Amino acid sequence: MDTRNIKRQALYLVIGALGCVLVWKIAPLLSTSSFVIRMTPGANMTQGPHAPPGSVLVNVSMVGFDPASIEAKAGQPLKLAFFRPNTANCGREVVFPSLGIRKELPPGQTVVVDITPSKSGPLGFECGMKMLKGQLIVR
Ligand SMILES: [Cu+2]
Repeated sequence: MDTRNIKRQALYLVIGALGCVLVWKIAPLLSTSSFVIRMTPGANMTQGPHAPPGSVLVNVSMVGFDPASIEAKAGQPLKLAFFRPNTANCGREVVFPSLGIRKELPPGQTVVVDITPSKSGPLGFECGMKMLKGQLIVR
């Protein structure tokens, strides 16, 4: 990761923190004033993940891939649904080096990766910069 990326991530963190403080300060004022903003469920919120049935949802955040370790069976197709809620992490791409798979993870979108592990053993995946790591445990 280059320093420009670090700076940008720090900026997002600061903006995020300011946003939280702002909401925390303003929300009580709004609820006691004459105009009450009615929040419909899901309004003003980041789109959640859309993991298809039977897929394993993998969140991509600052902490890394969650779960970072996923059980799989050799010869059985596996659907991994990667969801990166925001850009406050370096998981712009997910890469399966041994399979030659590389997929962009646009924030707020669920990206499904289909994999059929051929043999048992660990099968690693990582972000484009090899900083975030995860693995399939293939049996
Ligand atoms: Cu990275």
